[in-house]
Amino acid sequence: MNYSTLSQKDPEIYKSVYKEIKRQSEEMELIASENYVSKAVLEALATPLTNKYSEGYPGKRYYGGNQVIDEVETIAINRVKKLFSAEHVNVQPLSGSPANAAVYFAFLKPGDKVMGLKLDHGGHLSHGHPVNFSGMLYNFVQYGVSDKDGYINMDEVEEIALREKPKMIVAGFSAYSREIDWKRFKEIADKIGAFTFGDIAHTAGLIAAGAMNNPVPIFDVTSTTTHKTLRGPRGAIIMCKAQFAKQVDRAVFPGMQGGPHNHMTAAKAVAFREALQPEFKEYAAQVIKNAQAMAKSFLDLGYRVISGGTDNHLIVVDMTSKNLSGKEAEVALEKIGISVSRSTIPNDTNPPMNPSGIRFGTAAITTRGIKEKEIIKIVELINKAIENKENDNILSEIKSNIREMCLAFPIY
Ligand code: DSN
Repeated sequence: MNYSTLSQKDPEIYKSVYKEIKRQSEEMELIASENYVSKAVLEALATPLTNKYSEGYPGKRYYGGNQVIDEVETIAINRVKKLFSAEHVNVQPLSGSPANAAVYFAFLKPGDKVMGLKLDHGGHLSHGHPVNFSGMLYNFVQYGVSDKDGYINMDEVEEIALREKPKMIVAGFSAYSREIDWKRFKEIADKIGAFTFGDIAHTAGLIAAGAMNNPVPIFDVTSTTTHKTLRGPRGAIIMCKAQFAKQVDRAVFPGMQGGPHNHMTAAKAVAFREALQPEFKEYAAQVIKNAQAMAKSFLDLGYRVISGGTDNHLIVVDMTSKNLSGKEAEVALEKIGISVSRSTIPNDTNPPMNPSGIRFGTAAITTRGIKEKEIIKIVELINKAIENKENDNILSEIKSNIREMCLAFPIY
């Protein structure tokens, strides 16, 4: 990438940008919610579209001069409709939590009862955690995964829903490795007249590629971030049935946000176009193959993998099965140039800042071109680092192996 003006005008920030590009190039990203956008997405992000105010929607703006912005936003919307078979799309949400806030705002009143997946079972903060606006404003009741197999127990979901009669059921997650039975969720919600809200932030790219089931045609409303498996810029979108279009749009603007970030909308549109290409189907299939190979490699080395494997791009590994905490493992892996995020495991007895697990994801490394053969090697190196976490010489040797592999799979 060419940063010649930035390097001249602001050497201090340029130096940090340069260091971050080097870190991303030479180190390995196994954080399940991250990815590398294409050069075309980066170029769209750096356009003067950022200069424009466009409160409102295409054809109905509160500022003049929006003809071109209308064009860009309409293209983005139409591409999402095609990707997810969506009836109505709002591409303005700035990120995942604001998108979810807008969904609640569109369908609920403060104090209404909502059902969501427990945080330590893989749910997201915005699915009703007490420290989050969702848990503060709404009355959340939560379902979990089964102790037996780590899968969401749909009979238990039904039992809780029939007993609690929530106004909305949220199905979605941040750290759950299995396919979601969207149809069953909808059938349960229909029995009590609840709205269905799918949060597909993690798996949107896999769903868009047809590699996982799509809730959009089934559910009332679905949100997703655009920067995880969908491989776009940071941001989010909301998709809903046509009958909810007005209330969703009003909740986003003027309910939650002011002017949309038009450079982000353009970059989202570029990513949506990329996701419509046949190569993206191959990418999504490889992401899942890589995650399955990773789960198997950990199992082969004696680690406990929650739910015993994965249907998507992520796995949660119980590090206490190797006598260390998630935080200790995260620190050891950082020393070898691998970024991961510590994670709670279902019914974790350890606190969220020092939980028992690590969440690994394959979206970013698959973008680099890494396949199953390298995955086996990566897990071997991770295991070696964990077994030698106090030995700085061995850790630095492993770091060189990781760097070498990363340089063989450049990000740009
Ligand atoms: N922070 C994201 C994740 O890592 O899953 C979700 O918001």
